[in-house]
Amino acid sequence: MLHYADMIDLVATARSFFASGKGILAADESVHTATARLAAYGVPASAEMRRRYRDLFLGAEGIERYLSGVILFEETLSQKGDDGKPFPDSLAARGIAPGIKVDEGIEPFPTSPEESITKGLLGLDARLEGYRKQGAVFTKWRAVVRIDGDRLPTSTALHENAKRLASYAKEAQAAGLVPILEPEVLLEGKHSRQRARAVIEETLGMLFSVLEEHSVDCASVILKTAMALSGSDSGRKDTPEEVAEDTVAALLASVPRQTSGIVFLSGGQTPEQATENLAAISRRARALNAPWPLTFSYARALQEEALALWKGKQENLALARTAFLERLARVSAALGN
Ligand code: 5MM
Repeated sequence: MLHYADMIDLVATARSFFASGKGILAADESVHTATARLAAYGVPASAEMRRRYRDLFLGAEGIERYLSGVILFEETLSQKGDDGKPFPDSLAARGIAPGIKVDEGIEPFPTSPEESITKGLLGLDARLEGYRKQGAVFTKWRAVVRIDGDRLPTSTALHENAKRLASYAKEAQAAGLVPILEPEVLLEGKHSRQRARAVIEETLGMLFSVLEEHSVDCASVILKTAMALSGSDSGRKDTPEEVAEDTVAALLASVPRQTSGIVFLSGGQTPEQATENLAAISRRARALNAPWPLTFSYARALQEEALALWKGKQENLALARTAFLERLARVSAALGN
């Protein structure tokens, strides 16, 4: 049972991620995804190479100016940086909250196998306890929503993913860990931006109604969402103002005002698009007096440029870190606060 004092801490922790000019680095690529990201630059994968990849970002001097939190992958929680300190400890020492991705990836949804369902509820309570002991103060669970015309997503798959997100959120809160709920509406597809907006609205509407049914306290829940964008195969390029109008409209229509805050994923946008779209969304949300704070929780848009320079080589580290800090500064400035 959750106690009132714990709840106050969770609400305060959730709010702390939205400190002025700060956001979250998503450094939680699973082994599979990290292997693909490294391979794209000819870097062979191993636990040690992934540790060095994480250290490129987490060991960069000055990240505390822009980051309130970092989402880690389980493997990284137990690894040490080049400074010899466990990553969670070195982040916490700089005032950056360490978090952990707790879902165990996706599998085909049995009644609609072109869609996916997220795994990881079995034994979650024991894992959460372990993560907390290792220093994690928040958690993240990702569900994947694919658009295909008017056919996908199905409401059955949205509902099942929402139920699992709600179960996860309850368990995380009971363990004293802030939950970040990430139902990612994918950029891949031929769909229009208007269709993406409608699907985001439907996905989030379903999610928050299921959260209410499960009595999940939204004041200590962070929503991680995609922006409303034309599909990557649509042949259309949206202006930041169009993205902002449709994204903020979808959020205002579906996210309860008491929700602690909203963070955005970059989802395959270029670093520049993710920066410009965030700036336009922040301006639009302010103009419309949106009730929740907003910030970023990017993986690719923050890490891609640095990875391309680093290529797994020690002699490129300083240059790569400079590029990372420059992108962080620009994304932070896009918040306009
Ligand atoms: C959508 O992915 C999340 C945000 O990353 P982008 O800004 O690149 O879109 C990210 O947190 C994601 O959940 C993790 O990278 C884990 O992904 P995998 O595929 O490794 O589970």
